[in-house]
Amino acid sequence: MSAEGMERGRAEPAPGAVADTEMEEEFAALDVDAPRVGIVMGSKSDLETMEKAQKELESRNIRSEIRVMSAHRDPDTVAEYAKNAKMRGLRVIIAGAGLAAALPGVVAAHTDLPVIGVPLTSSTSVAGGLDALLAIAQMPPGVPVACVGVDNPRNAAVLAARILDA
Ligand code: RP5
Repeated sequence: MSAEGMERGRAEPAPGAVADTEMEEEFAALDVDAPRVGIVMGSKSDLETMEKAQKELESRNIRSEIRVMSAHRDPDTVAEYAKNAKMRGLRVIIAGAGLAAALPGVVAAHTDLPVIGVPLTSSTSVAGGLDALLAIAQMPPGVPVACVGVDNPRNAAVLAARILDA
């Protein structure tokens, strides 16, 4: 492994093998309409709020997709989505959840794409969404999740746009 390869902590591809990044670029180029931002949420009950993120992205001509998947109820679906996200051309993931809001952190555990968490209130929230806010913000070192304000998916979309533009 070269010094550069070691610095990145990754093994270089074997001679003749196609590097991950090349595959990802080719995959993204195949579908020019591929979404760049994935918007996921823990429940259908989050949809009305989280659609505001998609609206903000649409106003900026940024393609996105919306999926409902719970870190607790559908753990395998979440893991699969996060693991395949980069290969499918996604560049940022926005994840909204309420209560014990594990979804953003679990997504971040399965991808190195930037993940923006949106703490949400629900009918049984504690302290106006403080439960979800802490669950999303208090990630362990090495597995970061950006965290916007409670019920503020629009800020997540603005941040995603800035990441895409950086
Ligand atoms: C969380 O629990 C969801 O993100 C939602 O905010 C909250 C309540 O979910 P439902 O009981 O309405 O499905 O996982």
